[in-house]
Amino acid sequence: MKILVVDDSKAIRMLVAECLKTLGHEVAYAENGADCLQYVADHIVDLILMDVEMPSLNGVDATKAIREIKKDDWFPIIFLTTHSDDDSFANGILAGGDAYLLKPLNPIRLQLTVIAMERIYLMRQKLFNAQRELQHLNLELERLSLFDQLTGLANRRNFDNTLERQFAGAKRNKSPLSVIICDVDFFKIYNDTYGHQQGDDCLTQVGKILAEQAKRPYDLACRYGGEEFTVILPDTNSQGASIVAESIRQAIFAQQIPHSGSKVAVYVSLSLGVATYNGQFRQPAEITKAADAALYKAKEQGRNRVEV
Ligand code: GH3
Ligand code: MG
Ligand code: MG
Ligand code: MG
Ligand code: MG
Repeated sequence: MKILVVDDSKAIRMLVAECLKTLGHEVAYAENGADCLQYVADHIVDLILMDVEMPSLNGVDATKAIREIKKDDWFPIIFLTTHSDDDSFANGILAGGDAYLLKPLNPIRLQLTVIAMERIYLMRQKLFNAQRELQHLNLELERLSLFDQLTGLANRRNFDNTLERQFAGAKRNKSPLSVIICDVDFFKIYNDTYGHQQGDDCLTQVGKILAEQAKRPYDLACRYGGEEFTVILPDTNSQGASIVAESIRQAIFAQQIPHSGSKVAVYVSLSLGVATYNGQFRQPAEITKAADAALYKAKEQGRNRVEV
């Protein structure tokens, strides 16, 4: 441990340091409470041995200040003092001290107390690390639960949550809200022709284009499932959404991803359905349903097209 020895007597500092170095600890020094606060502000400290009576700031007040400054952090502070009465003992502990040793220094007691404090400190560090790891895993879990692994786009659950939120907002603000559903044309044949791995690569590329096309920060491109994608466009009317959908269709087609089995083109293409909420629906799912009906129409009417 890095131990700070705070005492105005050089002789005591040296004596204490000797005991601590025998235990293999690293020792630093401060001559009074003010020095101690400065040191703690600038360095990492694992434990403090604190004298009580010192010029400028005394040990009890320095301890109070450290506990105040480092509210979310803790390391042991051991008092080392000539004041053997109960009141002094109480003052030390209530100021934030963890142990109270008396001068003249008893090296064995000092070493054993440091060992006991080290045990608590290490246990606390372990808990702290476990907590950090847990926080990290929770973030990862949240990412996995809201984003699609293959494309990195929002997943179905994220789509449902976001649409519900945006629907409530659109209703409140009496603003339009549009949804686009996109479906890759003849994708089963694509897989059959090029294999499932290349099928995945194709979906990844479609996802990338979609993310680029859903430009505004509050637009959301999602992988709805399989080879179907959705885009949520808040504050966007039917005409605006159709323009975005047509732009997506063209952007995908312009990639010229070969699709020899397609019956509408030699490249991978999308069919898209657009629906807009203008106050007529009671449930967010009704927008998706309407977009799905429009998509069905786009498929019926020859694919590689946008229908409203
Ligand atoms: P349509 O033009 O009518 O949409 O025809 P389609 O072949 O695209 O439609 P269908 O729903 O029959 O086939 C979708 C295919 O998408 C079937 C499935 O194997 C494939 N698919 C779904 N998810 C994935 C995936 O994650 N990776 C790959 N490679 N293929 C997928
Ligand atoms: Mg002193
Ligand atoms: Mg499909
Ligand atoms: Mg299908
Ligand atoms: Mg399809």
